[in-house]
Amino acid sequence: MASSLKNLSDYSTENLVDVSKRRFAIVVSEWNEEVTESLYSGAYDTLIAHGAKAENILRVAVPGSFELSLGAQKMAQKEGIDAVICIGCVIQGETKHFDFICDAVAHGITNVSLKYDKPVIFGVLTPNTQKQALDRAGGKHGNKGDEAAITAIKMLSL
Ligand code: DLZ
Repeated sequence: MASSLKNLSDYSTENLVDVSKRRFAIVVSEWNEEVTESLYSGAYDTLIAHGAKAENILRVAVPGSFELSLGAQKMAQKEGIDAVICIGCVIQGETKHFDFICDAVAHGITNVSLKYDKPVIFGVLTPNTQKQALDRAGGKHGNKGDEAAITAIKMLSL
């Protein structure tokens, strides 16, 4: 799994559960769209690469990362959804709201996961700059979206 010294996409895929019949929702924030689109692609492609079916992956959009919690809740409460992946990017240099948004989404996503007893994955980048974000969205540090998808599958394997 990721650390500051490892490529974010460098992960172990041993002992993963069969996800060919599992249903996923990916909730994507529209803020910093260039970054969140790359994260989404990473997550989607990784789910497919590990056996998920395209028709079992539902994508929904929310305006910003602050709204990821409610988007995740609406997906988690659906009976057929096994896991939810939240994709967002909050860039510190661009907003005084940074701490509020990051705290809110981290707590919100945690609460949804515990309330619905389903994996709800925090695929949210919180970099200082857009370059740092792009480095982690398909750039030199890999793609955090890949890792979010693997995390979802690993949590379904528990
Ligand atoms: C308002 C805002 C700002 C300034 N910056 C970001 C950001 O960097 N990343 C992000 O995902 N969302 C941002 N937002 C929007 C908030 O998440 C939210 O959509 C609005 O405050 C409306 O609730």
